Order: sequence, then C-alpha cells, then structure tokens
Amino acid sequence: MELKSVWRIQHFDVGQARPLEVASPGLDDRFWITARVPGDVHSALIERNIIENPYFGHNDAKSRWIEQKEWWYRTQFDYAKEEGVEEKHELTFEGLDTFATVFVNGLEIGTTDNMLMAHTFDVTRVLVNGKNTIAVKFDPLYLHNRDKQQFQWSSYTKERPWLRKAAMNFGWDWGPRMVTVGIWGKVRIERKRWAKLNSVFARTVQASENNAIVRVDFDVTAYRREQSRECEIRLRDAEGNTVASSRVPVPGTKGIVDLAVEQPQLWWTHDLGTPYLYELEVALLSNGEKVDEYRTALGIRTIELQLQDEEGRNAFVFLLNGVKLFAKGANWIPADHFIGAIPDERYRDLVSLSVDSNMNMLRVWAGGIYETDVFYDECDRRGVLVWQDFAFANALFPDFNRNFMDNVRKEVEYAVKRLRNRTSLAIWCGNNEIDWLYDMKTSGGDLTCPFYGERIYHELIPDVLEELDNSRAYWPSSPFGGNDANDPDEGDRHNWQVWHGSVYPRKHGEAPLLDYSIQGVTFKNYKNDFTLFSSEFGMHASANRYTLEKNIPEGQFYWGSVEMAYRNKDTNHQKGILLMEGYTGIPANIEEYMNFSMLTQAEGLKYGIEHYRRNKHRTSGSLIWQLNDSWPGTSWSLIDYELLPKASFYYAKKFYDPMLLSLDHEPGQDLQVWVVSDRLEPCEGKVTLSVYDFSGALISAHTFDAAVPGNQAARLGSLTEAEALSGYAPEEVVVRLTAEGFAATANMYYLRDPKDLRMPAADLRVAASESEQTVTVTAGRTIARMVKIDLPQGNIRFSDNYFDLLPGEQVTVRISHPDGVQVPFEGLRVSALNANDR
Ligand code: BMA
Repeated sequence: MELKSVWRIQHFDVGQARPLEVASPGLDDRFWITARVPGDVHSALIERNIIENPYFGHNDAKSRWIEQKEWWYRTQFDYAKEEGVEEKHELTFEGLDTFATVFVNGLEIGTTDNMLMAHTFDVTRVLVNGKNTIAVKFDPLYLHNRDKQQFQWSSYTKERPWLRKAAMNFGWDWGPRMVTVGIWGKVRIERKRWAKLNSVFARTVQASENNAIVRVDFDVTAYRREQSRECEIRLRDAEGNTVASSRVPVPGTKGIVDLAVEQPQLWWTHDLGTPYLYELEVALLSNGEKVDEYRTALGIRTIELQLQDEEGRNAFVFLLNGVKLFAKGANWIPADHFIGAIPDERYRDLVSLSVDSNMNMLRVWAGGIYETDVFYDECDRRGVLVWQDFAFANALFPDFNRNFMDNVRKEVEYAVKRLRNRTSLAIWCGNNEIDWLYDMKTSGGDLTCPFYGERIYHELIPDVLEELDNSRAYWPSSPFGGNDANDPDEGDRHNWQVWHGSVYPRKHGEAPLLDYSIQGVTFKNYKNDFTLFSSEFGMHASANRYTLEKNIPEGQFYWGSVEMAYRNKDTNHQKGILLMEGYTGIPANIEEYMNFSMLTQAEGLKYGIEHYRRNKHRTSGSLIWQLNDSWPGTSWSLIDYELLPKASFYYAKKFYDPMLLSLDHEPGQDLQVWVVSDRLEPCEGKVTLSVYDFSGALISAHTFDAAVPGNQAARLGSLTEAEALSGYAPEEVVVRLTAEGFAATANMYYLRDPKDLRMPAADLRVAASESEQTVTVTAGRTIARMVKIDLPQGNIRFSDNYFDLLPGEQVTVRISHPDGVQVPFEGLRVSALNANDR
C-alpha cells in the first residue's frame, strides 16, 4: 500500500524543536505547509510561493537559508490491522534525503544516513488500528560533516565525501548548488504473513532463437519456520500465456530454478529489433497459501562486454545476443536538481527523445542517483541499454572508516538487488573519473594523500557483485584501463581534449597539460582519437531562446550579460569562445551566440561521431556528454531544461542513424566516401556524391558501388578535391551523399568551416498552418543553412529542425506536443543562419 496521505512540513532552528513534542500524534500541525511526497522542501516552498523559483536569475542564492534549518515532515493516516492474524507490518521509504529520524506514533523507530537507497522499518509493534502518525526529522547536512575530515580532492565542494547524497546537489560544472532535503521517494506499508520474499534474481543464462534458459534465484525470510514453503515461478509472454513455469519446495531460505523457454522472442535494442518483454511472476506460498508475490518485466537476452576480439586485439564492445553492438548514446544526469519532484512524464519524454535520436545506450552518470523505476521501465520497454555507474564522482571517499563503508555496502547491495533484473542494464561501473583523476592530480602535485575510496571500486563493489550479480560486466571506473586510465588502446575513454583542452596522450605519472588555444580545444581533435569506446565527450551549446528568456531577468537577455554568464557554471568561459572562434567566428550578439554555439556543437559531434563510427569495430561506442539538463543553464546537453532539443539532437537523428552515409574529408585532402551499417543484414546499392554551388547548380556527381556486409563500416572510394570541385572554390560548394538501392538518410557536408564559406543570404518562404500543425519552409535561389523553427513553448516536438535546404528545396515540419494537445503557433519564428526571421 502506497501511503498517499497529506504531508505537512515545517522548519526549526537547530536545537529549537523538542523532537518528542514535534513527533507526537497530538501535535497541532494545521499551520504547517502542505507538501508533496515524493518531493523535497524546496519544491514544496516553490509550489506554495514561499520562495521564488530558484532557477530564475540569481534566486538560488536567496534560498540558501533552507540548508541551515532542521526540517520536519508529518502525516496522519488510517490503518486497519486484522485482529488475531499474525502479520508483520513494514514501513518503507524509497528515498529519504538524507539524515532522517523517523517517528511512528511518537516512537522513534530509527535513523537514516543515505539518500541513495530505500529504508525499511518493522512497525508491527508501533502501528495501531485507526489513526497513525508519521513524523520525519531532517537534519541540516552541516551537522554531519562539519567535524569530519576534509580531503584534498572533492570537486565543486569539500562537503560531499562523507554524505551519501546526489553529488550534483552541491553544484557541478553544469548546474548550481541546490542542497535540499525531504522525502524524495514513495512511502509504502506492506503486510507480510508467515514469510516474505526478500529478493529475486532473474537472468538469461543462455539464449538463441530456438531456446533459452532463464535462471531465477530467490531468498525468503520465514517468520514461522515450522511451516512448509513453496515458490511458484511463472514466465508469461506479452499476451499473458505461460511459456514456462515451475513449483519448488523451499525448505530453507533460498532457492534456484531454471526455466526453459522454447522459441523465445529475444529482447533487442530498438535499432536491432524489438525490445520484447515477458513477465516474470514469483509467488511464495506458506502452508499452501500465497503470502507474497513479486512481478517484473523481463526480456530474454544475453549481454556481454568483450575486452578482446577474435584476433586477440583489445576491444571494448557489448555483445547483445551475441551480436556486436555499436553503442550510440549519451550520458544521463538527474532530470532536475529537485530529484524527488520530477514527474514520471519527464522521464518518459527524455527516454522517448533518446530513442527518436537513434540512441541505444544511456549512461546513468555517477554524480546523480541510481535512477527511479520509471527510467528503467522506459529503457526496458523502449530498447535502450543502460550503463549504470555507482554513485561516486570526482572525489576521494573515506574508505578507511568502518561506518562509512558499512553504509556504502548497504547502498551497493540495495542498488544491485533492485536493478539486477533490469533487461536494459548492460554494465555496472564503479565511479566517474576517480581513478584517472587521482593519478593526474597526484602527478600534477595537487594530491599527496593515499587513494581514499579505492577499496570501494576495487574491493567492496566487486565483492558484492560476485555474490549478487555475476550476470553482467563490472568496470571499475570510467574511464579505465591502460596507461593512463584514459588510454585509447585499452578500456573506455573520455575525450576532454575537445572543449576542456586536455593534452593527450598522457601516461601514468605525467603531470596533466592543458592547451587553451583554438587548436587545443577544437573538435577536429576527435579525428586523432582511435579509442575503443568513447564514453564521454562533447561541447557546450546554448539553450533555446524560450528556455533562456523564461529564466533571465528583464534586460539581461543579451550576449555577454551577467545573467547569461551565470547560466554557465563551467570553469574558464573562454573555451567555448575559442571553439566558436575557430569554426563559426565569435558571435556578435545573442542570436549569433545561440546559432553559432548550437552549430558548433552539432557539427562537432557529427564530426567526432562519424569518425568513431567509421572506425567500427575498433571503436564500439560513443556516449555524448550529456543528454539532458537539470536546470535552465548552458551546458553540453543535447536537450535543454524545457525539453527543447538543440540543433545537435536533430543532427543525432542522422549521425546515429543505423545506416550512415559518411564523408571523411579535411581541407585540401581527398573526399572519402563511407557507409557505416549497424543493420545486421547486408546491403547493396549505390552511393552518389553530388557537389552543388550555393545557388543549387550541380557541379559534379560521382557514384560508388556499395556492397556492405551487415554490421560493418565500408570505405567505398574517394576522389580528390579538384575532381569534386571542377574548378569551383571549396568555400562555395556543398556536398551531398545519397543512397540508391537501400534506405539511408542523405548527408550534407561543407568543404570548409562556416566562417570561411562564402554563403550568400538566403530567402526563405514559410507557410505555417496551425490547424495542420505544420510549417513548410522553402529555400529560394540560394542554400539555406541551419533553418531554425522557433516557438516560445517548452516540451514540443518538431519532426525536424536546424536543417539545411538546397535552393528550391522544401520541407514540411510537423509540430506536436507529447500529450497530443494542439500547439499554438503564436510567436512562431523561422530563420536560418543566413536568413533573418520570418
Ligand atoms: C566529466 C563528467 C562530468 C562533467 C563533464 C563536463 O568530467 O564526468 O563530471 O560535468 O565531464 O566537464
């Protein structure tokens, strides 16, 4: 039973409230503030207009007082206990953030100190028939870390290492500090009679088209040991038919069953097939009576991480049902700074957008949380694999302290048990960048202390996984493997040469170097990266106009304003300017900043990812930093806080297309034509490279035979610049690749950077139909570069946006809202990089 009663909150100065009084059932809390659960105190205060929206302007600074207070939650609810029946009653908080003392009917039942796991209390002896009262006290965090040792390294704040709370709450290089407290998960009461199912572990141990074996382990707690116990395990297909079942006695507390499934429908990522889900049901019977039950969606699939290929070369490739999969995706950060208040729809929208942009893997990054159930439900259902970090990011952690390590062990065990049955879960990863940065910081002289935390990723987690989940790979950190941990020849890699200006390669023990120059930060550096798996890389781009205007105080929406700068939490804002300077030129105003930064990010990611994909199977994955935003700021995201995609998202639809036509070209060098296929079946046809001038005249066309085996990258051939240009200047042409005989999206390239192109002004014709929810854009006599359709609303979808049109070409864009409601067209603007608003 989920507790859905009304909750109220109140704050006190530390030491002001007497806990037993505030927790007592008789306290009159009428004048307290009504708050949602799940939620947090900030969100409750925003909803009641007690604080101003902290995402607007500098308002976050005005809410800092909240952190200094002690916060209380209270609720009352009716409960009925059955007389004379032996039952256990358990109260579970799926999320308490963070230092909580829980009272039921005035009795203190326990304390908690970890936001990142659920907390369950046996309340059999404290619940009463009729009205019950729950009160939860949240301490301000400073009480729990002010007397703790600080470490030489803990990025963004020294407060974090002792606190098991989402790290990004304290601020990150894409978000402000928003340290909240509260009941951030669901609250449940469960009754258990005689025995209960503690946990179930279900996984595919073998699968082919013909048959599969699903192994199910379970463990139970018996309150009445003398009674007989049995487990009934059943697997149902999507129509509800039982495809395998078994009933076994459970003499002790553990059991294991293998279910054989004939002709299984395998689970695939959405790009390779159908993410087919069965339903697993485990029922526990005591003395013949059903006393507990567990259900989960379950896909039949095998997932492995191969670290060496058939020839013995190093690899980092996921095999899904034995098929080498190129991971195409992005890094996921919490969908809002106020994690407890995130509506389920926001998760659905973000996973749905990931699928729309052809992503098949998301990495749940270590500085947030182990995500909520709806996130994994969606990934299972939509066919998106998950790379799951454990929640340790960019800091040292006190692995010498027994209490801390006990806490971590409980958290890890809880996370593993909770998520191990997730079909989408492909890999566990120990931390974000800690092994790599420890080495760099030590070599650079910033750190002189031992590697505190090492025992967590190299001893504790592997130990827990050996016992609780041996069904998928564990990788100690990201990046990890080789010399240094960011080695292109071993393990995964973060490319922060681009944007952050890191100088690669680097070996263990060498001081890290930075190159803040145009050459140092340019995305052209991606072509030197022959990594096995690129798990982080990216560039900033501006949020969309609507998102910025909504959150920037009046008069501050201009390029270079204090408020615009406040949106950007990264160090050294010069990096973004250098990147644009080398590619588009430095923006002169906010419109140019939005356009130039978006174009640079989109083209930069296209440049890097097409390179990574052409290097398939040496390279087997690219996870962009970062998919989403947790507040309306400036960041590396593809989708801004208002769920409006940036140009890079629409580019991703194309550069992550399973069938990619790609041109490898550098100024003055040959044009090399490639097809990269992630499809399993071979394809045959022709690819044509056409060169047009900016008024649409065809200058040259070359056709290449394409016979591409399934799941391969193939270079079809090349031509020289001179052959392609037929006397034209490279600054005056555009190249288009098209396929015949097989389906592949056309791809466009320019032979020089935008700042060097001699592009005339475009004249766009725009026909908008609100009733049809379409906008038709036609290019006039010249090419239109980065056509942008802008509507001042959040969370709306465009069938395409930020695209190029050849002269005379026409595109009809469909506009929609995820809920299917009509989108008003008021405020519609259509422009292009080389054409003003229409
Ligand atoms: C990596 C990530 C994040 C960070 C990003 C951009 O370090 O793991 O910690 O936000 O790069 O700097």
